[in-house]
Amino acid sequence: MIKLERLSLFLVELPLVSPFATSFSEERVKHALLVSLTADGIMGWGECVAGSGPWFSAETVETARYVISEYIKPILSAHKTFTHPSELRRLFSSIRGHPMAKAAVEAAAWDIYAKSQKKPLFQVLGGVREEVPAGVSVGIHRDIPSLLATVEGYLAEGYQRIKLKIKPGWDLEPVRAVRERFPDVLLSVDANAAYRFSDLPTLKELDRFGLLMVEQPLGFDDLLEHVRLAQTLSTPICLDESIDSAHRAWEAVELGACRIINVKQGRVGGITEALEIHALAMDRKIPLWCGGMLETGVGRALNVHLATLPGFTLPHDISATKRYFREDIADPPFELKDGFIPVPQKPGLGVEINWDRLLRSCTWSRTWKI
Ligand code: NPG
Repeated sequence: MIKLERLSLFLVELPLVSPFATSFSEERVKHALLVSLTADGIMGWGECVAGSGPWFSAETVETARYVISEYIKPILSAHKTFTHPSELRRLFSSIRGHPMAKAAVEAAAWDIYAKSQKKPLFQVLGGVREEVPAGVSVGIHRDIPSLLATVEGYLAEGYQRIKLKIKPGWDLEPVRAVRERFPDVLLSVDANAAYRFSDLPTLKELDRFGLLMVEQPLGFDDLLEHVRLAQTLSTPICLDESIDSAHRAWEAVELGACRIINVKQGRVGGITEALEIHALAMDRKIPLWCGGMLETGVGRALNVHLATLPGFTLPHDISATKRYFREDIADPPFELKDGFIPVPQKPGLGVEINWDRLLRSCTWSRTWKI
């Protein structure tokens, strides 16, 4: 039995090395909410993947701070102990929604649990890889030459897959230009829900570029139009925003709304829920890959461990630390080795918080006794 002692929250702001533009926003600074739990003298860490505003998801760092402080912390105080981190999902189920807030706390419990077992997290999760294939997500650029230069740079670094962010007005032209210049590269596109079904003529054109997938073309909460689109497109559809739980993943697979799933443990409410999606995907032979939310080293480490599971078969949005930050709040930085990110081998997440940098980038923090 693991006995919880303390909960701490830290709001941090870390400048990104370059602005990251999607169909919904442009980020220059990463806002993150970090969670630490202390139990039996062990400190575990989690990172809430919600952004600074309600664009990718309804949740934000502020709503997560509120929900953890006002609702999750009292649940932890009432229970005080756990034997396995998967118990927390049920404990938090009285709170409707707020998957990213719940996931961040659950992640800290997984870190503690793996540390208490003196094992790296991937071993506790049933991971089977010591390195994971790295892809890179390329934001919307101001023009095609600068996009080509960025892609060329990432390919030279060894990334195994390029994902281009698209939106109406920035789609066929950039995709065509990248495909012509790099005919053999593993290429995908991500629309972040920017299209409507009436954009079918444009979406259909994407079939000409030999894409690995088109990610979340239609509404964030839609499945049925994705089914219709999937029947028309030959490029596989991958869902991200639409899959907010294991149940939704099952519905999407049953309906034929997607052939691939992007797993973000935060979006679905935690590692336990993500493991359920993994079981479904193995059963139904749906390829998975791990998405990214520009995480700091804490969230990135969790993604790397999750991506070692056998059903995660496609390159991930897990890139080297230097693609995001000059200085991260966790050490050591993640580096690319021949197109792969090595999995940390130390107990738990296997990264160390750099307290100096954490406190320097921290704009608010609070600690409670459980
Ligand atoms: O490498 O972490 C990364 C970024 C991958 O493109 C990426 N993330 O829609 O998946 C997404 C997008 C994103 C970034 C979403 C930031 C929300 C916030």
